Amino acid sequence: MLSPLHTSPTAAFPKDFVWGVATSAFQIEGASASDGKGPSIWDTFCQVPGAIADASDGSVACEHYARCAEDLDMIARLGVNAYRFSTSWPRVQPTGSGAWNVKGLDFYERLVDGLLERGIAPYLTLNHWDLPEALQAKGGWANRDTAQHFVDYALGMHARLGDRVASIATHNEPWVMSVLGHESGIFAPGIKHRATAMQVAHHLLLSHGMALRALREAGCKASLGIVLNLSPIEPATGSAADRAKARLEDGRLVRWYMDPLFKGAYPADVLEHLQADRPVVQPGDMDIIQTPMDFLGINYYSRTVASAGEPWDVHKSGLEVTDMDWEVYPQGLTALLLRLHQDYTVPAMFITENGGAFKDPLINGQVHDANRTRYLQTHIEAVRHAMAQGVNMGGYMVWSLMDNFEWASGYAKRFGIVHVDYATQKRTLKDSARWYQSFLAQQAAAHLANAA
Ligand code: IFM
Repeated sequence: MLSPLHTSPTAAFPKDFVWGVATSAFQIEGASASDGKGPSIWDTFCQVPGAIADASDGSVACEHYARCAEDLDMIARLGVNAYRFSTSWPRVQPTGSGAWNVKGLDFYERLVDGLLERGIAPYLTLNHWDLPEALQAKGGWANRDTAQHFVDYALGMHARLGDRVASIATHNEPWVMSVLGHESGIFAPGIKHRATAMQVAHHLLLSHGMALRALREAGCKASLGIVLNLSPIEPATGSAADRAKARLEDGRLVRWYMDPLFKGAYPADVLEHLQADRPVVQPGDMDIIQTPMDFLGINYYSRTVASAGEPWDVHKSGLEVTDMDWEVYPQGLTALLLRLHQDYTVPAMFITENGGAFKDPLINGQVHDANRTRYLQTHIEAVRHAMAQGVNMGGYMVWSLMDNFEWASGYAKRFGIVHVDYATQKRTLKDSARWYQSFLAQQAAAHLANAA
């Protein structure tokens, strides 16, 4: 069944609303040691026995590095007006400082120019987790010097691409790099030390503010911001213990990033909870972190349910659950957006990632992924509900353009609206891609009708 959004011109989003698909370098490019690219922490982490569920790595991935032009044609066929991608720092600057790799820079220049030739706005993310291994050897994001190296990298990318990209996001999901990378250690670089994780979070935020200032000083015209993974945190029950747990998790996931970015301070309750694991903050850091942004990117997948006792069992919630064991919870997106709008003075917000992994086999050249289509429809509807209540939304991007390397889950989890046959690298549009295509065509037609 088609949603009302799909059919009614009056339900059209604003004409300048940005519609896109998103990917990241390590997850799709492959060519992990080609044309002068240096190793990243994810190349190293993939070699750790047991780190990746299917023992795979990013060396081939979707071969996007070699197939860029055909992938750009595919993106254009979807009818999106934006493509969110990341540049691989070790591809353009193999050791994270010093010499640049011209072949890497040329690749991203072809990508950006190819998008513009096809009428698609490039949305660049500078750091989607693939830190150069050479910088990790010096402490990685736990070392304050990495912030300055990141600024140099940002300026280098700006010098080459800054006049043509619509938007630059500094970091993708600092919580993931901090907590999954340095506290639970299930992501690269695989460190398990909470104090290090909190120092990493601080340096990521600091480097974000430093890069914004440097880019603006360099005359950057692109819209500048950061991408956070945020969820509403709900207590499993009304008990005081569950509510306290939910408040703390909200502090660590949402307020630890939103408060310094928009209020200039870390949340007091989380600082108190961290005790000796608090990060070292130097005078002036918080001012740098709250440098005004042009946009805030939000990656939304599900809610989090906090329990002081047994962990929340998603399979007992009665909600549909994706192949990641994440509840399908579109109402949480509306609630999250309204909360951010009410609690903070935010610039335009973009959903920079939203989508679902589902088991969706390719049968006779087709993928009937009705669950993913429903996921996208209901979440787009959730964005519209928030806009109707006054939230300033600039755009929405599907995660992901195509199936790809899902980090510690390897290639088993498929988020793409395009199916990738990893043996042949053949791309096949799933039903969800065809739905998105026709939804976007309907949006364009509605604007034409309204203009007539
Ligand atoms: O694949 C990831 C992406 O790299 C960052 N956000 C969440 C996605 C799904 O897990």
